[in-house]
Order: sequence, then C-alpha cells, then structure tokens
Amino acid sequence: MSHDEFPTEQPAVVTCGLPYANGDLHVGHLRTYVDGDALSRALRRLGQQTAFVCGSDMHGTPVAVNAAEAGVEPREFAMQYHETYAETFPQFNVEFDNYGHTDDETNTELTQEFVRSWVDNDHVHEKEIQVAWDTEEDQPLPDRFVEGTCPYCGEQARGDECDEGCQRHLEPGEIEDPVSTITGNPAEYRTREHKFLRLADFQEYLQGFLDRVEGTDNAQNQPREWIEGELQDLCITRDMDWGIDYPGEEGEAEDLVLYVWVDAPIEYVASTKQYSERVGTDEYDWEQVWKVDGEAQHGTQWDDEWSEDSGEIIHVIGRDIIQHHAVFWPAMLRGAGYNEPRTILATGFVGIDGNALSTSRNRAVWADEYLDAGFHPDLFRYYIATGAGLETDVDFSWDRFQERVNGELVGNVGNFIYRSLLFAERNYDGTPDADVSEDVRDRIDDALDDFAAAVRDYDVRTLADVAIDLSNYGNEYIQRNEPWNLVDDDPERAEQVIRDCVQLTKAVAVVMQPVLPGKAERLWGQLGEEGSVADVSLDTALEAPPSEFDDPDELFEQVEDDHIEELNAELQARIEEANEDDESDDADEGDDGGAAADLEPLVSERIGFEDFEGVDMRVGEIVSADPVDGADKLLELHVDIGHEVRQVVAGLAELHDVDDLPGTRVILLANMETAELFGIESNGMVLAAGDEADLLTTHEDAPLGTRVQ
Ligand code: B3M
Ligand code: ZN
Repeated sequence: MSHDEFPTEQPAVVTCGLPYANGDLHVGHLRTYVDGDALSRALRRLGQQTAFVCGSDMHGTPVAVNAAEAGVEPREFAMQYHETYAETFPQFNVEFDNYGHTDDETNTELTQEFVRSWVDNDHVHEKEIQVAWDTEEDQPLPDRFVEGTCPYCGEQARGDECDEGCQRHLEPGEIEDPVSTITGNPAEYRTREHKFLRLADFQEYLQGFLDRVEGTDNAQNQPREWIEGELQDLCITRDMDWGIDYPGEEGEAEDLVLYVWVDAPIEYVASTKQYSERVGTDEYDWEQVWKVDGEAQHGTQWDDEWSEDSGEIIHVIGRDIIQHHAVFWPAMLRGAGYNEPRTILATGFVGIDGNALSTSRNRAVWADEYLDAGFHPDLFRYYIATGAGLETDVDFSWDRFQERVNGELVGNVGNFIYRSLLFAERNYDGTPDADVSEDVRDRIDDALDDFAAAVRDYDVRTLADVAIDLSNYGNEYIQRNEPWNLVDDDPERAEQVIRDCVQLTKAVAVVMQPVLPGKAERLWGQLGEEGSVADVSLDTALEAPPSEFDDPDELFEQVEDDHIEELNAELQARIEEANEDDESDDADEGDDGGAAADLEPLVSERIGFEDFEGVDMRVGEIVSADPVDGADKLLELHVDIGHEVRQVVAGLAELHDVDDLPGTRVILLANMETAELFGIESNGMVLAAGDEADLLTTHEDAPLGTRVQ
C-alpha cells in the first residue's frame, strides 16, 4: 500500500463483503455491491489497475441454521444460493472479476496456511472456555444457535454479534441469559477447549493502522473505542462439523472447525488469487497486492509498518461489520505477514419506505422483484449509489425511485442527450465539422477533475453527480443558444453549438459509466464509437466523436404512475403485515429468524389431564367495560358466559381502547378464585397473551359458554 494518489504504480483490489449463502438477495445487500462495482469501474477509468472480487460466504451458523430449517445439508443449501448470487449480480451490472466461495479449495488451503502461520508466529494459544449448551439436544450452541442479552448494551443479541444493539462482536460465553434457538430452552454453559488468536499482540500495530487507514469516518473512528484497553483474544474455533478444519497436529482440535469469520475474509485473498491464476500473473499478480513486497513476511523481521511496494486493498462493507474488518482482519493479515488494507468503506443500511428492512418479516424489496418489474438495472444503481453519502442510510421507496429517475435521468440526462444527438443526426448526419469551443472544453475539463477528485475521495455519489451536472450544463447551453433558430440564419454558429453538445454528450457517457454502465455503453453505440466505453481513459471525453452516427433513441424511459402505484400497493400491504407482526410479536425474532430469547422459558414440569380438566375456561363476550375509580390500569368488565354474566376486574385499561371492548369475544377462566380489587369483586379472569394483553378469542362461532378443551 502506498497512499499515493490514485492511480498508483501498484495494482489495486476492490472487495465487497461476502454475502452469506443463506437466503434471497434484497436491495439492502445490493447497495454494497453497487458501490463497490462503481468504485472499481471509476478507478479503472483513472488508469488504476484494479481487480474487483468477492465470493459467497458458505460456512458458519448463518448457513447451518437456515439449512437445518430447510432440512438440507449446509453444503448443498449454500451451493444453491451461491449459484443464484453468481447469476444475480451481473443482472445488476455488478461484474466481479472473480466470484468464488469460501468452501472451495483455494480458500480452504489459504485459510489453513494463514492459521499455520499464526501458530508458527506464536499468536495462537489454547484455553478452556464456557460454551453455551442445549441440554435437551445435548449439543453445543455456537453463534446463531444461541441468543440472549448483550453484556455491553443490554439489547437482544445473537451468540456472536449484537446485531440489534451496539453491533459489537461477542465472544463465546459472553452473551447473558442464553437461550437455545433450537429448542427455545435456556442454555447451560459448559467447559470446552478452544483455539484463540491473541489480538493483544497487535494492539500497538492496530492503533497505527487506524491512523493510516482511509475510507469512511465510521470505519476509522468506531474501532478506536473497541481497541481501548487490552484486546480480548479472538476465539478462532467452533464446535461444529460445517466449516474448514482447524489445521492441527494429529489428535489436536480434531472435532473443531474454524470460526466463519476466519475463513470469510481470507476469501478476499483466495478470490484475487483465482483471478490471477485465470488471467496470468503477468496481467495481474495477486501476491503483489496481498503480500508485502510480493512475499509473506514473518516474525520480527517485519518491522516496517507497511511497504510502499504492495498493492492497494480496498474493502467495501456494510457498517455492521466494521469491527471484523478494521480490527480482526488487519491483525489476521499482519499475523500471517500479509499486506494491510488501504481503505475501508462502510456503507449505511437501506430502509424500506421509512421502515427498517427485515428479511424474516418480508419487509424488503427483493432483487428478483426489482428485475421482474422490468426496470433497467442502472436505474436502481443510480438511485442507491446517489441517495446519500456512503456512510449514511438510504431509504428505498418506489415513489422516490420514480421521482428521481423521471426527474434526473429522463428529464435531465436523457433529455439533453436525445435533443443533441437527434439534432446532430438530422442536420449533419453526426458530429458537425467544427472545433469544440473553449468554454465547453474547460467545462468538460473541470468535470474530469471533479471525477478524479471524487474517486480519490471514494465518493460514489459525487461521481454520479459529475455526469448529472455536466448534462445540466448541456441542457442550459442548448436552451440558451437555441441552435434550432440558428440553422438558417447563422449556420456556422449552429454547427458550433451542436458540436459542443455532442462533445458534452460523449463526456457524459465517459463520466457516467461507473454508476450507469449499461446505459453508458448504449450511448457509446449511439455516438457511433467503436469498442467499449469501459475501456477508455478519462481524457477520451475530450476526443472528437465520430463524424457519423445513426438516429438516436431515448436512453431512459419514463417510469409510469400506474406501474409505481401497483408496486407501491404490493409493498405497502407487505409492510403493514410485517409491522403488525412486529407489534403482536413481543419476542422479536431478530432479522434472520431463530427462536426468540425474550420468551419465557417453557415449564418443564408436566401436568396430567385431570389437572387440565380442573381448569374451567369458557367462551365469553364482553358486554360492558368501565374504568375503575382510582386505578389507571384496571377496567370493570361484564362478560356473558352463556350461563350468566360475570363481573371481572382486568388490567386492560392502558392496553385497549375501552370503547372497543364491548362485543369482543374472549376466553374466561371461570373457576378462578374470586378476589376483590378496589372494592369491586372480580369473579373470573380474561385470558390474554404477553405484555400488550393480546386477548384470546375463538375464530368460528362457538356459542357463549362453550368450554375450552
Ligand atoms: N458474510 C455477511 C455480513 O455479516 C458476512 C460478511 C463476510 S465479509 C468477509 O454482512
Ligand atoms: Zn450490544
């Protein structure tokens, strides 16, 4: 890594966080890949040698849990999703130079090599720890097989991550009140031996690294807090079958596999290696990128903080995995004598119409759904890459999508290009024979500078804006000069104006290509240009376009109201359903499913049928509901249970609208001991679930007084 301005002498690699091969892709996932793709295209445009790599994350409990739910072996399960992802990304014009997966041979070998290297460099040790255990299933509960309370922020968390709270990584044994996601039972802690990477060995190094690393502020600042005080060991093994084996001596750690966060980032290296092997090391040398001076450094010989001669490693990730990339990963690389990342870009989340996206609740816009709607992938890319700065959350809504596409792409860019090219073709068969005016040349020059500056700042949004601003300028220019009024009176001036507009169009094609690659390619064809716009340098924007081209067609189509209404109606219904589920579901299941840790543990003691028969529950109907003087929470209810009308005092006043209750069918525990509350006799109990008092009822028309059995 050099920290020289891009383009540097060294090759670069841009990576994107690996998607877990465990479910369908949605717009939230796509944000990172679109940003990564646009950035790598833009770097290439500057002349930076760049590989863009990724792969599917096949191991760990995120896959194992979902595979078990589907009743399929993890490998088969993950492979299916891997293949789907490999097909889906190109449909969004996300074109990786290599898309591998963590379960392939290259990654397995490299991962084991990394671990052996840590062992040789004395960064690994073994110790006994407490791991969560399901006593009913008699099995250990790694990571997503256990849920509980985060010891740092008190939020509901998964075994290895506080996904709904402070986003911290959690070590085995840290989670409080652990509950098995397999049985829903409280988990027990049991002693097991595991392998650990001693992160404290890298403490000082990491402080320096965080000062050096480029990218979004969150990636640099959040980890500082995490590395204050002595760094905890990182447990690198798990009690599981699914994963890469720990590469120990015979008899050593044989029943353990490596933690998924060990082999997952190593796939960045493995995927680059596969690319290099495919194109040949003369064209792209993975070792030059990842290794220090082309070789892994070992032990104390490696004193320099970094090497000037290694490649530029740029990670694009979601902001929930900063700790893994800004703390664990640099330590893992350093411990194996590898080069460090130059840049970490942590993107914000994607919301859906003002709601948090949730895969388990189906509160999402899915990748397939977007494609099935028939919109061009570049429209989505534009929306998602420019909706906010990288670090900031973006909201996806079909209304906003329509507004931005119609306003910015159709109304501005499309309009300028079409007007210019149509006029040029009709009047001059192509580019008029004139020189570009100085003003326009300067304006394009400025745009190219802005483009280069945006790439150097990793600012994808500004990058896209360069194209929009340039075509805005073009629209104003053509409007101001009215070439249609000049053709007869001042033909030379008309030629000049249109010559300028065609040049501006060409420049727009060059600068818009990273974000809108498909559309830019089509525009390139309309301009009669040879080859691909992807292969040209930035300065090509100033070279003369071909003197002849054909009739253009409109580059962007208007997004129609009725189409958006249809999509909106569908999405709104889904959001409402998801939100209702949220409300009624006290025990939030968390984003990717699993049992709910808020649930009260099941009572293990069994009762006989006679005991149940002793409980007399009846179908009833609330006849009246009135507040109880002096008791904010209580209501006096009269409930018709067929035989008689019962007076009951119930704690429903703050949870239900008193006017809605009369007429509601409920279940009443009729042989409850009577009690007196605030001077009123309560003769029975209305049954309800949870803290929100979700009232139990019947769903058909069992007569009042029917016994529940
Ligand atoms: N597979 C997905 C995530 O946690 C995880 C990323 C791995 S990147 C090396 O967002
Ligand atoms: Zn937390």
